[in-house]
Amino acid sequence: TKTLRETLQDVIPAKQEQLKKLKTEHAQAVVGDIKVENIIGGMRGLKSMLWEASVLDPNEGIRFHGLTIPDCQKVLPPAPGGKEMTAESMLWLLMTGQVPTAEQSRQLSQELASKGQLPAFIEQLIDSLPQTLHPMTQLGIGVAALNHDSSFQSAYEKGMKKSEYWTHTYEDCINLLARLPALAARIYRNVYHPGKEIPAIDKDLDLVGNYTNLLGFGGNKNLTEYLRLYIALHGDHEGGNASAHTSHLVGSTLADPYLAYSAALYALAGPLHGLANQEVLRWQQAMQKELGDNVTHDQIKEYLWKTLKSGQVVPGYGHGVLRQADPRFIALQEFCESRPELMASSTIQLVKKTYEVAPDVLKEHGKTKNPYPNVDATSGCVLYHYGLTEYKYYTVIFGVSRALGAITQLVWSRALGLPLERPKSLSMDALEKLIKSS
Ligand code: AMX
Repeated sequence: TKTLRETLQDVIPAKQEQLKKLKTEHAQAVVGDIKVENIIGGMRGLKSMLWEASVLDPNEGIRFHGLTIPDCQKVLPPAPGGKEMTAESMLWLLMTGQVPTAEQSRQLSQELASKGQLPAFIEQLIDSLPQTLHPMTQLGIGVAALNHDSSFQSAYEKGMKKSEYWTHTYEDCINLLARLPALAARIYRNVYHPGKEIPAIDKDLDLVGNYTNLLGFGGNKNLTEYLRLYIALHGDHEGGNASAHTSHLVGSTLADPYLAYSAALYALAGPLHGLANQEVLRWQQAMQKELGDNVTHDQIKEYLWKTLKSGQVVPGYGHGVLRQADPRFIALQEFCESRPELMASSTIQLVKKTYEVAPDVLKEHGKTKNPYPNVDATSGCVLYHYGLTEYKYYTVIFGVSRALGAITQLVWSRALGLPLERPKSLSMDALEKLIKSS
């Protein structure tokens, strides 16, 4: 059986050839125009970057190398004893476009576990941070500092050839992913449960199995399975979202993968992006507190209007690209529906009821282009139910997950020799001048 690295090595030449052909045969082909609304509107809809692992359709949602989320749930191998696809099998698909065998996925788990231990200085660094520092800030600090051991950086200093960029990038990316559970779990323990001993990494467990263990929820099989699904689902959402794009931009300077991904994490930490899952729970709980149990649809409607009239967004609804209910939301809802313990939760019931009324309210409100839920409308509520109640931590879990897509593209960007990103900007005066002259 081939390893992930060997499989990747096999698929790289065809992709390099594909890019060469695009450059030589189609460099001048026009695929869209740039309107003023794109320039002032955060570049929505502009087709302007390459991203290999996934493509987002506004109505269908995400496809990973052509596979939908239900396809992935069918074909990607679960962990031994589990049902949900693992982070490893999703990474394999993202990186290579191929579905791994259970054995390949297992081997990758073992490799990640064997590389998962944090260097002592990183443990000391994280332990020295104030408990009150937001967990996402801590995660970014830890990831950036891991570049102390960057293979890419040290090879670059020695003058490596361009053809070797991807191999060193790959090595850094795998080490980064392997160390994320220990880093993210240490932050959780320090902030919320200081003083308790953290278990060692178990060489027989998959990445998420270890992560749950290190967090202190080892016996909680339901949470482990939920996190496997959650982390695989959030792994990649094409390239233009703020965190993926940040990783791509910083990586394009040949900053090593640790620096590139640390920058991405700070984009993820914004409330319009990854922080939304903590906001959803906060908002749902405030609603529950105000309205009590057995809430009616009319009461939820009224609460939604109150949120909107106070000038706030409804967290968990809307999306920069999607124009339908997010299939990741649907997959998490199905996970809930299949488990009686979740359906008995008043918070999960409230998510469901909110979904039954919010799209109509948002349509009537008339601002958002997408009145449907995104993945964050439900993700945090399930974590809460399974005992992970510290919602300031939720974006860290998203950060562990999003590494799958970001590192995949970092490897591909170096394998394909993609250039430094440098779009053209204009001042409003320059833009007006251009409009007049055209
Ligand atoms: N509630 C109320 N108003 C909303 C809204 C919502 N959920 N979503 C969008 N709008 C408003 C916008 O604020 C904007 O108003 P403005 O014209 O006064 O500035 C208008 O509708 C048009 O916005 P849009 O084009 O539909 O969305 P966008 O691409 O600018 O932003 C997003 C997308 C996700 C930031 C936005 O929908 C939002 O703020 N949602 C709530 C936060 C959230 O759930 N974020 C998670 C996103 C997924 C993720 O990254 N995890």
